[in-house]
Order: sequence, then C-alpha cells, then structure tokens
Amino acid sequence: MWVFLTGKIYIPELDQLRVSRLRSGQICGPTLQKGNEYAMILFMSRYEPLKIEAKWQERWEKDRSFAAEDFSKKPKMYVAGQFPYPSGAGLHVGHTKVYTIVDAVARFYQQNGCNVLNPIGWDNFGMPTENYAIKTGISPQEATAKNVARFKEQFKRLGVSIDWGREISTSDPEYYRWTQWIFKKLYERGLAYRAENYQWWCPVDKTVLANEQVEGGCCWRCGSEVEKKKMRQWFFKITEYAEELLAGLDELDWPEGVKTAQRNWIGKSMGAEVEFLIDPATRPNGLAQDDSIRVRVFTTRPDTLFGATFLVLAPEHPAVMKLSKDNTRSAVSQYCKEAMKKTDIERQENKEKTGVFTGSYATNPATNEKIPIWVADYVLMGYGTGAIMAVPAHDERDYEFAKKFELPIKKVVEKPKSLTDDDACYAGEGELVNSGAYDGRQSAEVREEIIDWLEKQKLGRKKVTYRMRDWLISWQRYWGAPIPVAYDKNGEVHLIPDEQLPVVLPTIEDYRPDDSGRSALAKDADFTKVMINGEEMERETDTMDGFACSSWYLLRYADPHNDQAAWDPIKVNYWNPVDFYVGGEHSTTHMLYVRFWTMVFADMGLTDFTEPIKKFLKNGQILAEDGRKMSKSLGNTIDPLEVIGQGYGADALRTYILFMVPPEGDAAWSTTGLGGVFRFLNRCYNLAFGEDEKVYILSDPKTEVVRHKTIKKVTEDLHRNSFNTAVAALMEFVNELYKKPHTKDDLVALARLLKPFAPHLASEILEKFAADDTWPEWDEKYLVSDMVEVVVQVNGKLRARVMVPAEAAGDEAGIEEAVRQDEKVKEQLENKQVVKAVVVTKNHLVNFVVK
Ligand code: ANZ
Repeated sequence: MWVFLTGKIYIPELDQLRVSRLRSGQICGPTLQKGNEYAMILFMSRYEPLKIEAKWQERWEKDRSFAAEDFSKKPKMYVAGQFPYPSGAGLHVGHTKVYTIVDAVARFYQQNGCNVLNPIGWDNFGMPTENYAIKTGISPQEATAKNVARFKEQFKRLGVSIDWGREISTSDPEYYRWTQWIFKKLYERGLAYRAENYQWWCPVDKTVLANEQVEGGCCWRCGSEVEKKKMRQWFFKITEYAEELLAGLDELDWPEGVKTAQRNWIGKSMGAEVEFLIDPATRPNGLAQDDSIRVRVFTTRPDTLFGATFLVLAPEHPAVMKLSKDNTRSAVSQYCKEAMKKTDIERQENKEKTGVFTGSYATNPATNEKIPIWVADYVLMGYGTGAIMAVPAHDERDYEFAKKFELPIKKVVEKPKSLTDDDACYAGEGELVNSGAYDGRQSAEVREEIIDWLEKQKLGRKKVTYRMRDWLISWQRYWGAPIPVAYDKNGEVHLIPDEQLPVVLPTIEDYRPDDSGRSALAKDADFTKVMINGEEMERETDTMDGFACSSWYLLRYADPHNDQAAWDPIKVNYWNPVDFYVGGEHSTTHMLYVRFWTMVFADMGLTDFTEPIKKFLKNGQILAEDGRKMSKSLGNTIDPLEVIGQGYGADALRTYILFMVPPEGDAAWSTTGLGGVFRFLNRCYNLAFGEDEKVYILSDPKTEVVRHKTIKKVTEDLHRNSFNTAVAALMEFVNELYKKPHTKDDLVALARLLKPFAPHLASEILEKFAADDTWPEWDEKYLVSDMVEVVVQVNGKLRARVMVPAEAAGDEAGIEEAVRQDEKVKEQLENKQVVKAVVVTKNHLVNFVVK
C-alpha cells in the first residue's frame, strides 16, 4: 500500500524499504523537499490498516460483539462519554478524544473478564440545529437525522466497542416522553414550579438563560450580551438539594477542580438573618406606622453588629421605592433603572462604588443608633435577602462605599498585634471593641451568643444561605421537549395526563422565535389547544432546557427500549451508577443537574443510589496544529474520517490521541506525531506478518523479562488512566522485540496489550496466532531488579535460558535451585532421572546430566 500524506514531506518507515540512509529529496523521481506542500507518495507498506479495519468492523457488527448483557455473573463495568450534540459539522478529532478514552477503558475491562456496557446516544435538542432550520428551511428533525447518520459513520470507523442496540436520541418522542413524565413527577413533588421574576434574556437567541448559562455577562451559546427581562418561567428546585449535593461530593472519585467548582457554585454560607426596624420618625409619608416594616439582611458576621453604620438594599429590592421619600424618589428610581442594565458580574467588579440614599433610617438593634438606608448595585438581589448591614471597618466593599459617601466607619474588631500591615479595613477575626458587654471577647466566639440575643429580641435567627439558584428550565424556543402542562381559563396549571404523553413536538413551517417571549409553537393553533378531562385548555408553549433530557440518559441506557416506564429499577440498579464517565465540560451544569435528578429519583424510590457517576475523568482538548482551539469558524478542524482515509487508519488515530498527553491535558495536533505512531503500528504489524519475521521457539530470557515488565506497566497504567505512558511502554517493548529473538508468546502479549488502543491490528495479530484477547498476567519473579541469565543445558545441549535473581546466582546450590523452578527446565527434566547437576557459578551455567 502507498501511504499518502498531504502537508509536509514525511518519511515514516525507511527501514521498511531497507534504505537506511535515504534523505528527503531522494525518493522516487521528482525532487521532494522536506516541508513541501502536498508532496505525496512516501513508502510502500504491507500494513494496510483500512483493509484490516473494514474486516474487523464488519465482523464486530455482524457478531454484535459489544452487546452488553443485562445481568451476568461477571463483574459489571459501565463506562460512558458525555453524549455528543450532533452538529452539522460532524465530529472533529478533538471530539473523538472522549470516546477514544472511553473505548480504551471499555476494552481493557472486556479483556479483563467484565460485563461491559459502553453505550452511545445523541443529545439532539438545541439551538444550532434550530438556527440551521431557520436559515435553510430544512426541518430540525430532518437535519438531525442527517447529522446523526454522519456521527454514526464516524463512530463506526473509529472502531469503538459500542453496544449499538442501546442507541438513544433525546429528540425521539419515545425518549422525551419520559423526560416529560419526569417533569410531572417533579411537579407533583413540588420540585417544578412557575414563577415570575427577572431573567437573563439573550436578545439574539431570543430566549431566557439559566444563571449557569451566562458567562461573563454573555450568552454561553452565541456570546452576545444578555439583558434582564421580567418573565414567567418554569424552574426546578435544585436548591432543595443543596445540602445533599454538597455532602455527596466528598465520596466521589472526581477531579478536585470539578468538585471545587460545584462547591463554589452551591456556595454555602453560615450566618444569620438580622431584622432592622425602620426608624418611625423617618418613615416616608403614606407608610403605615407599625413595627412590621423591617429590613431583613443576611450576614456571615453577626459579631460585627455594633459596627453596622448603614444598610444597603439591592436596586431590585421590593422595599426600595417604599422607603424613598418625595425628595429622593426620582433619584432612587433613576439609579435603579441604570443598575438593572448591568450584569451581576459587572456589579461585583472592583470599580468605584455607586449608590443613592433613600431618605429613610433604620435602628441598629445593638447600639440603638439611627443608621441610613442606601441603595447600591454591589448588593445583589439574588443572594441572601438582597439587603446587607454595612460594616465598613471590616468589609472591603462597605469600606469603599463609606469612604466615597462619607459615612461613619466604626471599628469593632481589633486587629491582632502580630499583623503589621495597616489596612484601614480589617476583615479577619480578633478581639471585640466598641461592642458593649462583648468587649474583650473573641469575634468568632460571640457569633452564636449574638444570634441567641437577636432571637430573644425576635430580631434575628441563624441562617444558612446558598449561592446557587433554582434551575431555570423554560426555553422560548422550538427545538426542545415540550413542557407537559396546560392552563385553564383561570390560568391554573394542569399536568398533561400520562395517556396523552408524549406531547409531541409538531412539525411547523416557521421556527423563528420573536420578541413576544413565546416560542414559535405559540403560532400553531393545533398545538396550543388541548382537551383535558373534557375542558379545553391552552398548552404551555415553552420547551425544556436540553439539560433536562441529559439529566437522566445515563439511566435510560440501562433499559433503552422500555415503553411502559422510563426504566426498570432492576436493570438500572444493576448497571448504574456509571463506573467511569468522561467528558470535557459542564462542571456546574450537566454534572450538577444529573446528580440532582438522581437524588430525586432515589427519594422517589426509583433507584437504589444517590450519586449517578462514581468516577469522572475531565478530558483535555486537542488543539489545532497552530495551537489554537479547534473550531469550525477558525477553519482548523481535522475530520477523523479524513485522517483515517489518508491511510493512517483508525488504530493510528486512536493510539496517537491517547499517546499525545495524559488524558486530562491539552495538546496541539501534530501530523508528525501521528506519523510516528503509524510507524510504531507498522512495526507491530511487521513483527507478526513481516516476510523476514523471526519467531523463535526458544525465547530469549531477557525478552521475557521485558515482556513481563511491559505487562505490569501497561496494566497498572491502564488502571490509573495513564494511556500515554502505556503506549510508550509498548513502543519500548516493540524496540526490544526488534533487537532480540522473540516468540509467539511475546507477540500474543503485545497484541493483547495493544488491543485497547489499536483494536483492529491487535485482533488481526491474535487471529494469526489463534489466541484470544484475555488480558495477560505478569509474573513477579521476572521483575526482581537484578537478574542474571543462566544457561541451562541438558546432557551438554542448550535447552533454556533462565533469568535468576542475582542473589540466588552467587552459589551452586542457589543457581540449581532457581533454574529448577523454571517451567521450561521442569519440562526438560520431566520423567528423567538427574544423575548430577554441574554448576559453573562463574559462567552462570548449569548442565543437568540425565538418564
Ligand atoms: C456584615 C459583614 C461584616 C459582612 C463583615 C462581611 C464582613 P458570603 O461569605 O459570600 O456568604 N452580603 C450578604 N448578602 C449580600 C448580597 N445580596 N449582595 C452582596 N453582598 C451581600 O458573604 C456574606 C456577606 O456578604 C454578608 O456578611 C454580607 O456582608 C454580604 F465584617 O454582613 B456581611
């Protein structure tokens, strides 16, 4: 076979041609310069991956080789990659990294006698497909079918060991029917609700966004700046599980970075709520003169109560306008309008503080002093109570604010003497001052006491606060699972009855969303009208966030064809939780949502476990050859089918991807690197099939040592997902085999070890030697560090070479004893009578004289 390479001239396997000193420019005819563009035709190889791969892929498909058995005596192993979104662009090599890692692990456990489940599905709902439909008029259903077909072809050509009998698609009504059913269950448990408030709105995508989907004030999908819009939306009450979501993290074998991201996202704070009464003398006109007007704040530092010299409300706080007086109202309202245009991120940036005085005062319950009530955008409505007690002496933001507006600053915590820096604001712990009866006590010590005192006064209580918000799941877009809800004449919510599920997404003409805040479904009268129990109702036209469908697909793989239930708990409890999960993204979205739903399912008695994923590997990215991110818009993506088709084959692609860097790392694609791996596989091929192969009957004991060392290394590396070092060990092993005589055993071990990386070539080699793919074992005796080779003769003829630990080789008895343990020597001496053993210690030789 000719190997063609585009791009640079590259000379992969010169020893193949037995031309050892060929330099570029000397190959076949025209002068080829190293680095020439589009130079081709490099060498002849008998290793033809495309042929081998087609043969094995066909066989695997025909034999359904990777069908996972529900229930088995073998230990189960469930591996999966975050399922792909089938875009029109197809997979690029970067995407294949996830599935290559998963496949290496799947095959490793298959070879180790496990019942492996390695499934795939398609996360079809989402914006790009809908936008494509809007642009081209091709329906999302049709576009999706085409994209899935392409993805499937790509997966198959990679030779991954997927159980195709379990393929699922989130846009299949038979799938989202159960997503809708789960929605109903959440609603019945009070975990799905509708509420009106300010939401992030993407003016380009014309839909709301969850907090998790706003990145740096911009839409995570299209990057445009988001705005706030008051809307009625559906939410899932993930906050109810905040504590459980936090606690579960400790047990998970997940990257620390992902766990920390979730902890920070959940953002637990222990503190207190304190109520401040509004000073009657300063109440604006028209406000009732009773005690119930209070401002509730959340603080993590109740010990600094004596130092609270003013209150600050978020601009969205419902009391803001009530507390404003005639002479402050227009300034306050103007300020709030401006502030609401900013994103939370901008508001928290370290810029000069802004704010406005309401004109009202509250009473500090500790000092009975009148303190002014301000409005400022550094206080966020979405956290705590949306109001704070400002302690400028001990909080940096409050300090900047007090400086700017010349508000009083009162020190109540003494900085320890050992701290020499003289910051005006001290945020740490220390001895209390100016704090009445608490003077002289340690700040951390008195927190509880102050909370108790507030509680007695009915002015406060202990409070745990979480930063995480409820999960917003309404989308005003067409291409998603319809929310299974309708409204009666009074606007009351009714769930669509189970017999009317799925609520099928109708095919419509015009998918465009508009500024009405409703999806394109609103324009379809046939869809919007529904009869429930004889009453005509109006359907909800929002669809569900795509993350809803992906929050339970790992359970559906265990029972993908069930048309009576979302899953059979017996099957799910057998396969799940997932043992090994790989993916690159979604630390605080998908990876959190899937945990939340699993906890709910466990509470509903639908599963036996509360955590869906035992081990998670966050894979790094493959960057383009130029070091930039691979992306269609930059035009620097590489299609795996192209790489395979150029003659490298899937085995080289897979092995190269795993060899580039540790799986968690990022690395740039390199055609030269790929060529190096191809050369390695070519060498493996030549060892097994080369014309001048030398397979010896009697092995070289030094090779045996290398073999056992390699088995141990590759096994241990695969147990810790160190794929790159495992490939390196195999490369060294092959180098040894080239140098030394080797046996069938060596080649069989090589092929077995190679199979997780290059399954087609490995299968081809194993077929030749009529061996199965059982994972090889190593024998520790070969691995003792200092070994000497002892030549064993029987009646003067060389019969074996045995590696013996150096310390045993020091005396005659030791050597004889050691070589007698060897299997080959035992075979030679079987049924024979040893007359004597002549041991030449110096020469490391034993001659058995037998009868
Ligand atoms: C008084 C105080 C004194 C505070 C002090 C801190 C230090 P974490 O730890 O992140 O939970 N805060 C409360 N609600 C807020 C909101 N909606 N927007 C902005 N800031 C808010 O932070 C809790 C602290 O952040 C609270 O404790 C409050 O300021 C502020 F020496 O209260 B503190």
